[in-house]
Amino acid sequence: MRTQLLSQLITGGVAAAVAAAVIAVPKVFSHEKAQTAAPAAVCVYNWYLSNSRTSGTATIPAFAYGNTPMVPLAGNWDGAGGDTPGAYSPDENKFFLTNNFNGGVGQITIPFGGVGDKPIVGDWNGDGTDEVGTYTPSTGTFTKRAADGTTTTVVYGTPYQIPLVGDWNGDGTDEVGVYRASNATFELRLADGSTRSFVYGDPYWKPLIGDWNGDGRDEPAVYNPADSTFYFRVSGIDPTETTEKIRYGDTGDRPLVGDWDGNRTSSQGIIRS
Ligand SMILES: [Ca+2]
Ligand SMILES: [Ca+2]
Ligand SMILES: [Ca+2]
Ligand SMILES: [Ca+2]
Repeated sequence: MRTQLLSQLITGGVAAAVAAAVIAVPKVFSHEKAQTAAPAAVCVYNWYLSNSRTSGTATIPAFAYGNTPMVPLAGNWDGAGGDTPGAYSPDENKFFLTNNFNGGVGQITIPFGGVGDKPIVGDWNGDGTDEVGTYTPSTGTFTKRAADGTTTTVVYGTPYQIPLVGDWNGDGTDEVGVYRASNATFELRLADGSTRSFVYGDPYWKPLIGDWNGDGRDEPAVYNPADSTFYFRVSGIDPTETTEKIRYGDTGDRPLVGDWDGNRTSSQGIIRS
C-alpha cells in the first residue's frame, strides 16, 4: 500500500515537472546549467559571548563548540553559576552539553528526540537546573524531559511555529510559548494556561528569551539578521514596551542569549561557523 502510494506520487511528480518544463518555461530554463547539490560541509561553531548588553565586544574568550548541522543551545545544566553551551544533533537526536566555556567535547550526552523535532531547554521542575526537551513542529507538541528521563507533554499553538521557553511569571519554573514568524507575534502560555500575545519586532526576525531586567521573569528579544541588531524588551511582557538595542556580531552569525555569569540577568552572544 505504501509502495503503491509512493509510486503514484513519483509518477505524478515527474509528469507535472515535464509539463511545466514544456509548457511554462521554454526559454529561460534552457540557459540554466544543471545544478548539483554540493554535500554540506561540516563547519565548526565559534562562540562569542558577552556579559554586557552595552558593548559590541565579547567578554568571554572565544571558544569552539559543536558544528553544523547541530543546533547551538544554552542552559544551566548543573545548577551552579550561569548558563553554558550545549548543542543538539538533529541527525543523531542527541544533546551534547557542557558546564564550561572551554569548548571541545561535550561533558554530558543525552539521546532524545525524533525525526524533525527541534530541541528546547528549560527548568521544568524549578530546581534551578535546566533540562532538555523537544518541540515537534507537525503537532505543536512540547515534550519536557526530566532529569530521570521521564517526560511530560504540552500541546500549544498551531503547528510549525518557532518554540519558546521562559519563566513568564518568575516562579522558577519555565513555561512555553510560540513565535509566529510571519507576523512577528509572540504567543506565551502562562502558568495558569491563559495566553499572552503581542507583536514585537518585524516578521522573520529571530526570537530570543531571557531575563533582561533581572526581576526573575523572562521576556522576549528579537534579532534582526540583516543588521545584526538585538532588541531587548526590558519592560517585560506587559503591554507597555521599553526596548534596548545593541549591534553585536555580523552577517551570517547565529544569535544566542544566556546568563553566562550567573548574575540573574541575561545577555547576548553569537555563534559563527
Ligand atoms: Ca530543573
Ligand atoms: Ca514560571
Ligand atoms: Ca525580567
Ligand atoms: Ca548575566
